[in-house]
Amino acid sequence: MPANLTPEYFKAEKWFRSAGTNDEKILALEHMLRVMPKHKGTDHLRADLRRKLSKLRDTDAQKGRARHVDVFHVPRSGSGQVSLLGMPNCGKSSIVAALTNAKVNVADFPFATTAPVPGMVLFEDVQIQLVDSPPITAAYVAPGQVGTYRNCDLIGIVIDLSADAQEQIGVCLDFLESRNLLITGETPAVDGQGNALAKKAFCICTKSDIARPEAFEAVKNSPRLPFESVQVSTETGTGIQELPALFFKLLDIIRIYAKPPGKPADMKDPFTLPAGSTVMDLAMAIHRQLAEKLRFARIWGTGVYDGQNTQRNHVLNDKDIIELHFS
Ligand SMILES: Nc1nc2c(ncn2[C@@H]2O[C@H](COP(=O)(O)OP(=O)(O)OP(=O)(O)O)[C@@H](O)[C@H]2O)c(=O)[nH]1
Ligand SMILES: [Mg+2]
Repeated sequence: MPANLTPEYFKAEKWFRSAGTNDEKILALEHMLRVMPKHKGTDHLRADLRRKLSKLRDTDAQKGRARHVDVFHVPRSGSGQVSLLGMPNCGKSSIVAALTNAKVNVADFPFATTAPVPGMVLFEDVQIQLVDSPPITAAYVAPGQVGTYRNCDLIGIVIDLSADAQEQIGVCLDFLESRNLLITGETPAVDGQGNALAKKAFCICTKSDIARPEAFEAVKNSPRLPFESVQVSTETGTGIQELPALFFKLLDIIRIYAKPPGKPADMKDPFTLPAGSTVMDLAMAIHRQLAEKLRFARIWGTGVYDGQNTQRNHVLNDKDIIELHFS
């Protein structure tokens, strides 16, 4: 019986073939099994993929104790992680140098950055992690580098406006699409087990000071790039100071200030939560066990009157102040 495999399956198979690490291969195989049509004609293939998957998982488990240090894994810090992606010399390190205190290598030659380097960006009272990365080309992506992007919250595609923008868009999107790393109609943000699968992306166009005047419009109108795009120059500073607010907006997070009963709110150190979070989500973020004892909350902020009593399922807004009452 013919297997009648779908284009989505072939895309997943391509992802598997280009995967450089075991973790990536496991993700790709799981995706192949998920999208494979389920009928008699695919029974053999499914069994074969399951065998491969279990072999890979076993190898991973055996390696478990003696695992090497993965330089492409950047431990998270702050309220969200934004990782930069781009071709050699496009200006990634210059952006990180302009916005953070990280010691990055800005240089007039390609492949100056060889491993990811994180720095912290302050947006008002929120710390956001910005990660500089080694470049990618059509022919070369460092094995394991995909891990940096799989682990982050938001991908900043960096395009040098003074060079061939369409080529850079092609290389970056081919890389992300071949690894199922972009949120699209086909690739949801999470897989069946709730693991993060695809990411949101946006585009930072650099070197606006030396680009042709129409270069940015051409990138914005590029049909392959349906993301928010901004243009910057680290040379003149144009657009650089607006980036932290853009990161905050695209990370889709809100700040909540906790107020102990009878005391002023701590306005210096907000909790950050995904947009759409509720009073109960905040209580869980503060203390999972204590959250079960939440009786009610009082709220100061958007769409409520000051000190209003509110329910566990009340949806919070950015900058709300919450006073939690436990039994
Ligand atoms: N004129 C101009 N030059 C820039 C700008 N941004 C970066 N450059 C220059 O471009 C060169 C490369 O910048 P980097 O920030 O090192 O580029 P990169 O993307 O990190 O390069 P790799 O690490 O090799 O991938 C350096 O000489 C920078 O000074 C800009 O906005 N305007
Ligand atoms: Mg660099």
